[in-house]
Amino acid sequence: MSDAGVLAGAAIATPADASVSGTARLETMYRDLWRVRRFEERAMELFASGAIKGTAHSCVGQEAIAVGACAALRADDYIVSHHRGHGHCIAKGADTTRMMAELLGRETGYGRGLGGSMHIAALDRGVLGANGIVGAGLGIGAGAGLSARIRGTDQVCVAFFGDGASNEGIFHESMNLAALWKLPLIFLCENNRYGLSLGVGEASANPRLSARAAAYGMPGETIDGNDALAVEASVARAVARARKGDGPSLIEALTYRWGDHSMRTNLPRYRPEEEERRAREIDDPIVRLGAVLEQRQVSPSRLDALREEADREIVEAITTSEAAAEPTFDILADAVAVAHATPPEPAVAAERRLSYVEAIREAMDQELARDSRVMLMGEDVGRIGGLFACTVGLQEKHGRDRVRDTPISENVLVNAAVGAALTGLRPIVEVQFFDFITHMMDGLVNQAAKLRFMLGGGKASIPMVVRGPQGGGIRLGAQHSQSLETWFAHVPGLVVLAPSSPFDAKGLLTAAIRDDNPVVFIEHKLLYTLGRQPVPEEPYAIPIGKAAIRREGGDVTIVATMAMVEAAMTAARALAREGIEAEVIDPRTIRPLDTETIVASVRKTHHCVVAHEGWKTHGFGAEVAAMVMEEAFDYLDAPVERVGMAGIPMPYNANLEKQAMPSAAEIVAAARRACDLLIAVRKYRRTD
Ligand SMILES: Cc1ncc(C[n+]2csc(CCOP(=O)(O)OP(=O)(O)O)c2C)c(N)n1
Ligand SMILES: [Mg+2]
Repeated sequence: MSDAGVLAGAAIATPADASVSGTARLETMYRDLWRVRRFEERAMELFASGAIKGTAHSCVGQEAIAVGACAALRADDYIVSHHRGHGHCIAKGADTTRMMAELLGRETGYGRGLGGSMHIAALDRGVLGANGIVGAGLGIGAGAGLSARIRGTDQVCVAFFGDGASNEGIFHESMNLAALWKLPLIFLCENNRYGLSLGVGEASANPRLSARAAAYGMPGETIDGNDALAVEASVARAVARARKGDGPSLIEALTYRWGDHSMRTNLPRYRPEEEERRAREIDDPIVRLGAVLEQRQVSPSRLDALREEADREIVEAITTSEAAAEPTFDILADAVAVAHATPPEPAVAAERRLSYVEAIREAMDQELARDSRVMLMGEDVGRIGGLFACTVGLQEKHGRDRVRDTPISENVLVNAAVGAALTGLRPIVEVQFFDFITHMMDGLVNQAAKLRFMLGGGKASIPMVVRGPQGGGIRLGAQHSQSLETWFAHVPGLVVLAPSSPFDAKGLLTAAIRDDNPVVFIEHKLLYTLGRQPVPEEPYAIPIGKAAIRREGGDVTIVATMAMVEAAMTAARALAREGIEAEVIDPRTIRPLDTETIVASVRKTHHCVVAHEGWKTHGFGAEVAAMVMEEAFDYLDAPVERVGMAGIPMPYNANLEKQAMPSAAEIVAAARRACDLLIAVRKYRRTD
């Protein structure tokens, strides 16, 4: 179907009887349409003058969808928006002065000038954020719906998205998840007939986007998105269904964006001029609602007054915002992460012994019991208790609502966790193998790690944990054996924990669940098979960012992580037989790294080896080596040695896998190299 045919050929649902709406209410909608339009028009002027920088996406022409949809919502309902989000925010009650201040990069803006146009959120109004990543809001919306269900409220969420977003994988994952779990979510597609320059007919095999609802067993309809009352009626029907617990709906609202894709873009023409002209002259959503009001005997002067009221508000918003201060650099650090709690280091002595797997399970069990906001979801975590048995019995004990088996949909799961965390839950997501985290990258890196910073400039918190096994040793080959901790340690906003013992696994996972930041919690498959070790029965948290000294020694510092800690201890015993006393440090937290403990040790020993299972180059060892050089160069008697995996994927063959993984022998060799001068001097003294 051609783009022009999308509107012409649409089976457009007729709105419910709009006369049920009182005239005063329609006047408010009319004024809101103008508030949105004036906001966009003024923003465009400010962009042209250079006062607004970067970019912004105008929704002029599409105002009826935002205003109509939000008219069908309660104040405590949620919306999730996208890059073209100003209208949604205004319609849901956001303050236009704080919005304008954000566009102008001011400290008084919704994101304190750290987010910009694409990241406005008004959490107190249920606006869970616009988003710069196409489609991401659908997963976040699913999480908000899930959270409402688990908290037992009848709140609903409207997720606005464009026609272009409907071809993202997360659209399908979110539709399936929401339908499967009957989430109170309304998928509201703003089909403005183009995704950037590409027409719907060129991007979608079936350009009737509402038809996709049938595939997921939910109602879907195509409506006239330029008729605010039609939008309100359609959304109201979907809301009623969602509140009753009957699940999601898909609404495809046909509309047209009058301007360019963004204020910044200056693309060659890709739309017929006649098409653009018709939208402006024949299908202006404001003119259309104005005509309804005129039919109801509302005078033209009253309509003028409503428009002028909107005008004044936006002019004042600009005047106030322009006078506001710019943010200063010192607010940035606190905006990245919430300060971690500092529980006392727990005592290790305990009679009872648990395996690493049992310790992980106990931490989740105790936190699920302690805090009703905690929930767990993942593939096979419920009925069978997880592929590695880390969640056995938790569903039976804590119920199917809070311990959920999920479809194989990593992308939506992590985004849903973000949405749930933003709306009052503390979700834990199990990733079956850490290699599959590639499907979660957007949710972790662009959403979880960024939203506190961008949405509210440090006011929001995203308390969630993504946990699962990584590493080699059980011959699962190159796509099930990687060590990927540095991917996440590289990203400000994420916490990365890597326990090496049952005691640490329980204490660090408890800390992770209680922490207000997104935590990547990495387990190691080989540690799953460790023997039982002492683990206290009562709940306890280990301070985040605090390393453990596993063995004291004065000659060489060995910094080792996860399964390499055991190898480092073996190496230390071998070195001791040669007269070299190694101090073994297990950082436990990869980010934030306890640099103090490492540096203090190196200043004492003057030699340093870093051992980790991930690839040697561009890895954790490189980071520690650089940090030691920066902080303790004058104390070093030799270059820092790195032990890590060679630059190869993990081989399947058992012997080759063993050879590929770093070993205690390699740590010994590295320590000998680091200490060669010391060894020579001692030898000399002995022979002297
Ligand atoms: C994942 C991702 N891919 C691409 C982009 C670049 N981009 C921003 S908006 C946009 C077009 C989106 O089209 P649509 O969903 O129809 O929304 P519209 O702009 O028409 O409102 C693109 C390609 C992005 N921001 N995120
Ligand atoms: Mg579009």
